[in-house]
Amino acid sequence: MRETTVSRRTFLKGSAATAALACAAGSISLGSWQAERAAAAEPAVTATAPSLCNGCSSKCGLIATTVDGQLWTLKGNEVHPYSKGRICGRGHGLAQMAYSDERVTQPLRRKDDGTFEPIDWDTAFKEIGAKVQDIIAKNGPESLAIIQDPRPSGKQYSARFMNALGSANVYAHSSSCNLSKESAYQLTIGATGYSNDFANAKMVMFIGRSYGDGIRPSSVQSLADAAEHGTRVVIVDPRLNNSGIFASDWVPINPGTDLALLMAMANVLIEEDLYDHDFVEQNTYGFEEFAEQAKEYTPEWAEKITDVPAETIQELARSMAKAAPAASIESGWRSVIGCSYKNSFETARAITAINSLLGCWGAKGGALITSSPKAGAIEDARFKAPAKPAAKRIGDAEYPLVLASAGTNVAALQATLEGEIKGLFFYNSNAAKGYAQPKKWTEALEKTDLVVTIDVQMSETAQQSDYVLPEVTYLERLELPEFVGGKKHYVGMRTVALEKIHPETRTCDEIFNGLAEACGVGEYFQFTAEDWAEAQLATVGVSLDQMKKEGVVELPDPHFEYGVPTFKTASGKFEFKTDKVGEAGLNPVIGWIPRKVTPQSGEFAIVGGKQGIHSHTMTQNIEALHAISREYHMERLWMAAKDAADLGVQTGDTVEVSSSEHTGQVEVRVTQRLKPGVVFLPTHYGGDAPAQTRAYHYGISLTDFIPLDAEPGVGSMMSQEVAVTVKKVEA
Ligand SMILES: Nc1nc2c(c(=O)[nH]1)N[C@H]1C(S)=C(S)[C@@H](COP(=O)(O)OP(=O)(O)OC[C@H]3O[C@@H](n4cnc5c(=O)[nH]c(N)nc54)[C@H](O)[C@@H]3O)O[C@H]1N2
Ligand SMILES: Nc1nc2c(c(=O)[nH]1)N[C@H]1C(S)=C(S)[C@@H](COP(=O)(O)OP(=O)(O)OC[C@H]3O[C@@H](n4cnc5c(=O)[nH]c(N)nc54)[C@H](O)[C@@H]3O)O[C@H]1N2
Ligand code: SF4
Ligand SMILES: [Mo]
Repeated sequence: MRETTVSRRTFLKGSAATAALACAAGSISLGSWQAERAAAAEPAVTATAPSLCNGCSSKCGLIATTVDGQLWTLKGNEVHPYSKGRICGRGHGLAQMAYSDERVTQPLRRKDDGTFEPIDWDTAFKEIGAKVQDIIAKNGPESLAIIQDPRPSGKQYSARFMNALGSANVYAHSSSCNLSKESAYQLTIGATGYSNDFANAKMVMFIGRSYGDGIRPSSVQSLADAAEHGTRVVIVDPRLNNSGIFASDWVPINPGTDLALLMAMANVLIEEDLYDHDFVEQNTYGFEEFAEQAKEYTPEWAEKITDVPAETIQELARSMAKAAPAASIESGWRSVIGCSYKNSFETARAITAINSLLGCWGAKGGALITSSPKAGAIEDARFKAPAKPAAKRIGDAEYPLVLASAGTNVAALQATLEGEIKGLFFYNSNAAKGYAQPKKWTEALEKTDLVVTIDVQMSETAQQSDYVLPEVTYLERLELPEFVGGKKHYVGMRTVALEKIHPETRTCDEIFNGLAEACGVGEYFQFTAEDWAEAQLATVGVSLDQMKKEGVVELPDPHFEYGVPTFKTASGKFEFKTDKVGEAGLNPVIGWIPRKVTPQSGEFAIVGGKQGIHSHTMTQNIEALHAISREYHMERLWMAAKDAADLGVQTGDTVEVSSSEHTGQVEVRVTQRLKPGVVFLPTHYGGDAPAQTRAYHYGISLTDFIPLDAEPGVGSMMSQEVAVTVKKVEA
């Protein structure tokens, strides 16, 4: 930490800036402390320290400034490629978690009556260790699992811990995020993602993904710049989302039918001979079969399924071909292709197929596959990894197309329901509310012998655990380095920006080291996160001191160049056809698959989406962010004006929403920005954890309405495979 003293004058200036920021972004509120501090006679001590935001997977670089040890401001790190000097509103708001009155501040053990009692760490570790060893003795290590949303330290410590115990059951959040997409891209293009060269693009089509709602600061900026210099931006979405201000076209579509639109675009590109012959001949595998199959998928056929006029589909395909290779389909994240439907994996494959027909891979203005850096091998024997567990990860056999680095947590849930998994750990994960049908999670957690959750607050998952282990918040801990790829390469890191606020909370490495010791595998954990970070950084020639000062460091230039990339696929080419997909019992050639549930007359399709100031369930109880939600009634269900008129519903009225799984009541927002027949629900509400008093039962949550099922091949949760009925609740 760099320490400086500031005069009272500069301090006051800082205070005004903070107040402005707090208004703009719903930022940290430190109560009367700021006023007291400003009125104090002695000079304040300010310090800055770099960290990475914990608000979402972007993990943007930030600089935290403290005054007399209290958090004063956060600002984006200029060097970090995702923040580029800015963090988003929820990134500012999340900082309030450190000072929340509803944090977990001591290890907790659940009593028979369901309430919790505080215990000390030694007791917690000892009891958990004994139960883990008992489970291993009775059922083998393969009956243990951990589920985590990958955090810089968390992902490495979780895997090391499970592997040391002899279990391969390490799962990410991905089945409820981007699993279908990343699994699909890995097979078609040999990488889990790509970027769109907005700076040079003439035309970009978005299928669902919205930068204006599912925010990453650098993405919003690149889209704004593209719109500024005249790029045609097409939004395909049943809802006119908040990227609309940058868009030229809104194409409303029936939810879950984007695959038909894409196949019909392929049909037009091939039948009208508008595709890039050179690219297809030299760089692709399976084109003949793809083209043969695509003959059926005419724009007229697709119109019936998507409700997008055939002429619109033709125009889009022709315009994309005209703009090619400076035209591409945006790479997506969660919506549509991540985990939503029975055809999400196939829709993701189809997106890459269109980019191939346009010949835009590696082209200026097209779709770019870039490289990522990583830490090299560490010589020091202290860090030697545990042996690979004998048994394979549960779910990998049933879902053979799943991305190896993610696994499917739906399979873990299914295995727990079937009694195969006896002990479950959660790290920075609210799986029981966010990853699949919550009632099923409750049923599963009741069946296990041991559930341990490592969290900072009493989440829905924590509240159903046997033990809750309180971590310090992200601003209070140093973590392992996080590598970021792209046209340039970077490494970022969290350092200690705030001294520990609650004495009985611990860092990720302290918690896993304690657990490992108690479970008899402490030999793999004889170091701190700082030791491991230093060793990892050394492999890329960066010192810990430099990281502590700068937080984000640019690594040697990978010398990105435009040009057709190497496709690291089974055939070494772009794959219109993947044999492994055929072996999994699906059509090896990219083609049409309908969604599983088609709403019938009197029913609505329900779609979800992010809101700019919230992250998943994590921010629902943050005081300032929650207050903004209430002020603007952000929990409301969107309904098309035509449907509202039919049901006699107006903005502010309460409706009852029902599916096969759940019934809930929520207020309505009537809008022209939605396709009739569809309702839209923001995904950050409907909290069920009583200890989160602000969020508890505010709004409703989409996961409650979804039946437990998994997408064939990959095991994603199919977060939108449901139809609902909506009726007005008479006041
Ligand atoms: N504010 C905020 N930003 C975030 C996050 C967050 O929690 N909050 N989380 C980050 C993470 S982890 C993720 S995964 C990303 C997610 O980012 P996105 O993938 O952009 O996620 P969503 O907001 O769920 O969905 C975007 C749009 O898809 C539309 N949509 C829904 N169903 C369909 C459909 O069937 N067809 C089409 N064409 N469109 C559909 C919705 O109406 C919505 O406008 O956001 C990241 N950024
Ligand atoms: N209902 C609902 N479900 C969702 C989504 C949604 O928007 N709504 N989004 C989906 C998507 S796109 C994704 S990526 C996943 C995300 O999945 P998760 O990462 O599980 O997201 P959250 O629901 O925010 O839960 C994160 C949990 O981590 C805890 N946490 C926060 N900071 C820390 C920390 O520093 N240390 C520890 N140990 N814990 C911490 C939070 O208190 C919270 O309980 O959820 C998916 N499921
Ligand atoms: S996009 Fe926002 S919430 Fe996500 S890491 Fe960046 S600043 Fe944090
Ligand atoms: Mo996500």
